[in-house]
Amino acid sequence: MSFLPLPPPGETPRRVLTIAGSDSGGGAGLQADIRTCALLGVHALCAVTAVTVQNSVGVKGFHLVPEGVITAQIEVVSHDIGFQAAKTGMLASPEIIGAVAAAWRDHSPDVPLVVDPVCASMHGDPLLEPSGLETLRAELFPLATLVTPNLHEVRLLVDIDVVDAKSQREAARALHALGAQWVLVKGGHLRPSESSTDLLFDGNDFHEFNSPRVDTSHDHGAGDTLSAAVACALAHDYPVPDAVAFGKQWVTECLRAAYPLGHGHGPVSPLFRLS
Ligand code: PXL
Repeated sequence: MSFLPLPPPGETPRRVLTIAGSDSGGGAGLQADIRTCALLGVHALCAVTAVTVQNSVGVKGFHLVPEGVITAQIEVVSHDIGFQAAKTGMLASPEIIGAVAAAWRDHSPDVPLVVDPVCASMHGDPLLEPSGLETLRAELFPLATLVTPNLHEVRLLVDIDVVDAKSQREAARALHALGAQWVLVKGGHLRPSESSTDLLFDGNDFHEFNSPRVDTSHDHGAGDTLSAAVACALAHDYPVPDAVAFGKQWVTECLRAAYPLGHGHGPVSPLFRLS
């Protein structure tokens, strides 16, 4: 695959702001975002929303960062450093989503924003209070350049069970009606299938992205890695369909390079970029 342009040493790289939760196991959340940004030559800025207590087996608990501290992180980096794209991951509560949406409207409304509507970990541990779904739909989706739900999140957000290409299109239409400019319905959990098809929709045209299914149980952080890579490509001024095509290739390579870690599920790995 081809990569994003690298900055010459000493030159300020493009910046991406990630607004997300910390994973103590280092495979998902903020840590996945920072790994992907670094290996794509992009400087990651971070607004930490929550600190999870987790390992490869599951999420044991989490502690929420006060909304004022989250808003202040967004504000100070916006005013001083600046960034060319941003993404959201774990937002945990309706109050945090509301605060992030308000900070976005106040400080960065014109910057491309990828919203990964994280609801649960791969182990099924909840990462968003159920009442946060309505705030996501009403407040954050209308600010999003792109939303990137997986099939589980689609079910929670628009109550559609994606089982085939037809229901995937129906879900894309229902999600787009919530106000994002673009919607990517990820088909990665649609089985049995030899390939994984993600469907991108802008309200008019559908774009399909196919990649071979990578058979691994080490896919912790795959969604975060995809949305971070898309944000990096947007920070390099890629049009949305090209940014999604890039992100999909990137996460496929990271899945191929995934490694075992601990006693449960290991993470997808951007470290392949170094070999
Ligand atoms: O992969 C979704 C995700 C996002 N953010 C945090 C997580 C997880 C999954 O476990 O822990 C902090």
